Amino acid sequence: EGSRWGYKQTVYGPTDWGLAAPLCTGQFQSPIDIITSSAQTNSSHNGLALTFDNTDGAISGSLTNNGHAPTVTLDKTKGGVTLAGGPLGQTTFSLEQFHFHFGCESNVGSEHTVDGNSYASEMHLVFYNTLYESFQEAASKSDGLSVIGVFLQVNGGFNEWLENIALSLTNVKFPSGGSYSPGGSIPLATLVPDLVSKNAPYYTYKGSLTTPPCYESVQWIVLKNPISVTKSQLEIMRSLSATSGNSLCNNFRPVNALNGRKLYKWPG
Ligand code: 1SD
Ligand code: ZN
Repeated sequence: EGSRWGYKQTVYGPTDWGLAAPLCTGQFQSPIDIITSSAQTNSSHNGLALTFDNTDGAISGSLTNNGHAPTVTLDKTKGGVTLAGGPLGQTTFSLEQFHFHFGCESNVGSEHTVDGNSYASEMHLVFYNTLYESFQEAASKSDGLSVIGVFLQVNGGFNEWLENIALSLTNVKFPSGGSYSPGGSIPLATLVPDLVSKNAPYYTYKGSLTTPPCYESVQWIVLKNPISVTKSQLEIMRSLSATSGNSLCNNFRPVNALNGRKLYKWPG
């Protein structure tokens, strides 16, 4: 049954997800190992174009622990975020939520790897194509979603805005423990400066949700430049409880084969 999946090989670990969610055995799955030397350029791609309804690049939302990842779901009535450009052209996508994957130790944690190397964490900003009414409607459509992946690395300095999110997590320790609205707004553009840079380098390819139901509906955009996370911020994330009752960490799916898909980089 669909909710009984996890990251350990107990019940429905990653290699068994297909038993619960058949699409997870597909040929165009995510994450992948980004082999940088094989990334091609595509002359129709451009820099990312993100627009924030709030001029300071801030968002508001509610924080939940769904047992798989700490997630901030946007309150669009307080200002949305749209994504176009990059590999997406004129099609606009609307930010639904963002969440974090991370390791129990800092040598692993990201879902995508770069030339075989993991980062300690990976943040996913999940956008849906505004041709559809809602995220739910878009999620299974082949052109329905685009997710921006941002790597987090330890030892790059202190990110104050990540600290605000990390400290708020203590309010959602247990899955389905309700939601919590972090005080004030979250300055997303400050948290990830490359979101407002017209020149942020990225990798892009066509893939899937990295969790069941594994819909192959995602244009992945993985930023090349990591942001910083501290060890104590990661410790706070690891203090959450997973659906299994264990500590929530190592919530990353192993990489999948490209199976003939093209991986692009921008700029060339
Ligand atoms: O893992 C998330 C999952 O929790 C949910 O947020 C889903 C969207 O419904 O997206 C996947 S992911 O592919 O962005 N990792
Ligand atoms: Zn994710």
